[in-house]
Amino acid sequence: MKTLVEFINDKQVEYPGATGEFTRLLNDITIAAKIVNREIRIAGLADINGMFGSTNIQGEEQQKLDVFANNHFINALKHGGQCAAIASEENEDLIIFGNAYSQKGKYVVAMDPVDGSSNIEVNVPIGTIFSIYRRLTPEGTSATVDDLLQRGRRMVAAGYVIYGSSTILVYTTGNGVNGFTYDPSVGLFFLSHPDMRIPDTGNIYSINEANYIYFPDGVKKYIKYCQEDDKATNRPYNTRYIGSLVADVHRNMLRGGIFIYPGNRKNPTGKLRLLYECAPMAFIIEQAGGKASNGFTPILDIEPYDIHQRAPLFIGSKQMVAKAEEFMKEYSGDFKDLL
Ligand code: AHM
Ligand code: MG
Repeated sequence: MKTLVEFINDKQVEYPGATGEFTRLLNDITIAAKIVNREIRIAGLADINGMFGSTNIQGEEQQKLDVFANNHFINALKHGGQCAAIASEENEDLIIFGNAYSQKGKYVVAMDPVDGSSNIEVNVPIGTIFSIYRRLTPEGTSATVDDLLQRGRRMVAAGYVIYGSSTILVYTTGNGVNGFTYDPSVGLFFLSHPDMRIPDTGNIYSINEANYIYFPDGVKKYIKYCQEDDKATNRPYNTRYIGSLVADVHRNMLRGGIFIYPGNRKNPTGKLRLLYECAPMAFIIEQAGGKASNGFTPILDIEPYDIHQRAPLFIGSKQMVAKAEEFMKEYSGDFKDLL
């Protein structure tokens, strides 16, 4: 079986001009993922569960694991030398690497080191999300926030790690999506899900329906559509909501389905962060043949203005997202102007 490292190296050979820097960057990310995986696997035993005692930029309480994972990813990228700056969910400001070596790095990274971290203590899958951009400022100078404020379409690579019943790393460099399962007995990721494709349609919808009364009418009507009886389209669909974006999207990727995290009138952009949650997942899903939008505009076409900005997310099987967009357009067209 092919290992992740072999797979990444083979890909590099396909690009004659490749210098190996991107390959090293990806390898650094996977090493940090392995370390985080080790801590997650012993979370109940080691003193890693629970609150760290501080809040992050979003005003959310940081879990110990959030802080641990964040530090590991930052250190791996810093010492690797290929990454000039990181935007992380856990850090208010952009992390700019000051040393001369890292300033030469031609890439910048946006990441959510542990997504769904409130699920840690109850043994529910959590994830890591990352995306890589080529920096805009010249190598050898200090990176700036503009290097991160790039449209998703310009992403060079994106991936997620799901720490579930097994640990799987899924990534794309814009040429299809591949998944690798971690074998802890040898400490390696092996190619287990080559060329992943999300079914064009499915029968799962994932949404936190407890917020129903706040949803835009388009979303309310779409939910009712999902619940109607119609044999031809396999409705009523099933509801599946884990509350970990990576786990919900990963399941829908394999089975077919839609995940929605909408906004509401008071908070039109919803909860999820564009740069390090929505955009990387959108790139992966599009590369797998699916679709991702804010209800109107493809996520990858949104021009970011802040590293922590939020966006509504409609993501999953192509036909299902297109249908939800139809409902948004018909019943909640005014939301477009609020975004
Ligand atoms: P986090 O980054 O603080 O962990 O929050 C993101 C998570 C996503 O994984 C998940 O899809 C969403 O929050 C669930 O939110 P809610 O509890 O409002 O349904
Ligand atoms: Mg998150």
